[in-house]
Amino acid sequence: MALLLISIGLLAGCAGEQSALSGGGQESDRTLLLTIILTAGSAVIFLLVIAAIAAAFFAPARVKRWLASNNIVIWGGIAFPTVVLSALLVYGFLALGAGPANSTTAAGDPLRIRVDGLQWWWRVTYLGDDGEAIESANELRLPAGRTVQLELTSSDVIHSFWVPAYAGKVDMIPGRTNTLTLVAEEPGIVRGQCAEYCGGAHAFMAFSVVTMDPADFDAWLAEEAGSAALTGTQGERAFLQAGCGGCHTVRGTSARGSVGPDLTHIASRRTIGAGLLPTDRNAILTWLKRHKSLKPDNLMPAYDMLSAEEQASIADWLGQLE
Ligand code: HEC
Ligand SMILES: [Cu+2]
Repeated sequence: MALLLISIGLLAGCAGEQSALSGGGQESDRTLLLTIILTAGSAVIFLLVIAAIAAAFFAPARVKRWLASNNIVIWGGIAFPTVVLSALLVYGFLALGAGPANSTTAAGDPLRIRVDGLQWWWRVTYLGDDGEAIESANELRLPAGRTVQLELTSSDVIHSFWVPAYAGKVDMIPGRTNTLTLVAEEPGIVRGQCAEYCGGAHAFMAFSVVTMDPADFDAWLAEEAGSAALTGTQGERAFLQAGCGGCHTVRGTSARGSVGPDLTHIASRRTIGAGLLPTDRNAILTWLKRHKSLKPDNLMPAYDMLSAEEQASIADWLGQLE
């Protein structure tokens, strides 16, 4: 009964938005199949070995003699493992080496997206065919069914890009670009997380992956390329006066910093603080007031010197930048 209860708890972890076992990509499907084959195969072999050991103790003499024969050693101990392990090796290489580029469902040129890991957030840049670069942060949007080529880099220390539902981990290494090619099959929302310890706030370095219908994606990207939805407000003035623009860009204003996330369309992203809080005006206000305690070690300075009105007007403004 206790075992049953424990396994229910464990199995519940197999589903959900951050699981390699309920994947939605060709990469993760292959990894899952490989995992199932390895687990089931090793379970069968384990049971056979246990049965042989039990037979060696308890079976009638005739069976024991058969077990002790050379045939068992040659076929069971040498031939079987050699064939099975070689086959698994070849299958493993093929399964993990084959990129979705060879697949039949993925159509068209790959979409290129650069993802840069920073302590402790993600800079996401969509690279258009005609050289334009559309910047966002802490959220990756993908067109369903299209091959996506992610160019993974780091601006400081080693991070690791991991969206279990779609693909395996890939390290993000300063001075290098690692490529991850994947296809997200269906629209949906999953979660990614940095999978390589990268300092203080590593555990708070997550992001959303939103897979969209391709037409919706194109419309979204066109929107994302544009400037801030609202300018000339009191909140914008307070933002600029407080020096936020030294680190943050809001396109359409004079804020041009690149130390922190681009905030041009912050209100249309699912979370702020790299997965910390679901985005809305109040969460932005909470971030302004308490980000040092909510996400210890994060590299944005505290803004205690702002008055409550200044904080509120900044949050009002940013909260409308869809
Ligand atoms: C010295 C650089 C710096 C300054 C100045 C700065 N920030 Fe930040 N800001 C950051 C960094 C770095 C992050 C990312 C923190 C993290 O998630 O680890 C951040 C994150 C944010 C976020 C969350 C964004 C997201 O998408 O997750 C908001 C909102 C924000 N800053 C608003 C402001 C406002 C408003 C000001 C001015 C009052 C300001 N920042 C000033 C560096 C700065
Ligand atoms: Cu990390």
